[in-house]
Amino acid sequence: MYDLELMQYLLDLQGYLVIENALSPSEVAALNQLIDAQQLPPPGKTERFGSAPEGSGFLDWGKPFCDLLDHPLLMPILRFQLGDCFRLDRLYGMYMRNGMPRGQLHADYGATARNVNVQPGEYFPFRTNQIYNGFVVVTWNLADAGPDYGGFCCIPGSHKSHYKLPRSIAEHPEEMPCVIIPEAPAGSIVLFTEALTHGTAAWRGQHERRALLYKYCVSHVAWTAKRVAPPTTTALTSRQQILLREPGDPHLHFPSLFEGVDAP
Ligand SMILES: O=C(O)CCC(=O)C(=O)O
Ligand SMILES: [Fe+2]
Repeated sequence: MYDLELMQYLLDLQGYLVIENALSPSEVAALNQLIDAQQLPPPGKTERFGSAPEGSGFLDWGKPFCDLLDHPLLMPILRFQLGDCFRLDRLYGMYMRNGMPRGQLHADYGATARNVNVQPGEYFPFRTNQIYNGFVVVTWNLADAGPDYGGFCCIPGSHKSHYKLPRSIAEHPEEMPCVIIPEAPAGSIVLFTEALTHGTAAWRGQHERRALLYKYCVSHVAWTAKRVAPPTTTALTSRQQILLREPGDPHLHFPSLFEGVDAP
C-alpha cells in the first residue's frame, strides 16, 4: 500500500517524487514492444517521439498508453496537487542514446520562468493568487535512469525559490551538488511540478533511455493553445475523456474526475 500522506508531503517539499514499481516488468516490456513496433528513427536528431498535440501522439499506439492516462496509483496523488478537476495538456516520449548532451535547466512558473521579468539576485515575492503547482508532469520510466545513466535532473525545492537561477548553475549544472539526477529504475514514475527548476542530464547509459511524459494542469490552466486529440484506435473511458476536454473553470465548466464517473 502506498502512503499517500507521505507522498503529498515529499512532493510538496521537494517538487518531485519517485515512485518505484508502478509498472511490473511485463507491463514495461509490453509498452517497449509497442514502441519498437513503430520503428522510430534512432534517437539523435531529436530526443522526442509520439508527441501530442498535434493529434493524439503515442495514445494511438495501443491501449496500454491510454491506460496510463488515469492509472489508479496516480490519480489520488495528482488530486493532492491539482484538485478534482484537471486535464492532460500534452504528452511526448523521450529516448536518448549514449553520448547525447544535456538540455538547459528550466522552470515554467516561479522566479526562473521565462515569462517572469525578474533580474538575477533580485527577490521575487510570490503572489498568493498565482498557481505554481498547477502543472504536474508524470514520467513513466521504461528503462533504468539515474545518476549512473542520466535522464531527468532537478534542483529539489527550487519550485519554492524566490530568486532566478544563477548563471553559474545554469552553465555548469553537472558540477553543482544542488542539481541531482534521481534514481528512477524501469517501471518507476517521476512526478514533478513544472515550477521546479529541472532539465535533462546527458545520457551516459549504454542502453537507450525511454520515458513517457504525461503533462497535467488544473482545468482552467492551459500551457499550449492546442489540444491532444482522442486516439482513434482505443475507446477511452469516460474519465479518460474528461482528461482530454477543453479547459474550463473547475466544477462550473469542467467536471470532477472523482465524483460521478466510472473509475477503476
Ligand atoms: O525528463 C526529462 O528529461 C525532462 C523533460 C522536461 O524538461 C519536461 O518534461 O519539462
Ligand atoms: Fe521541462
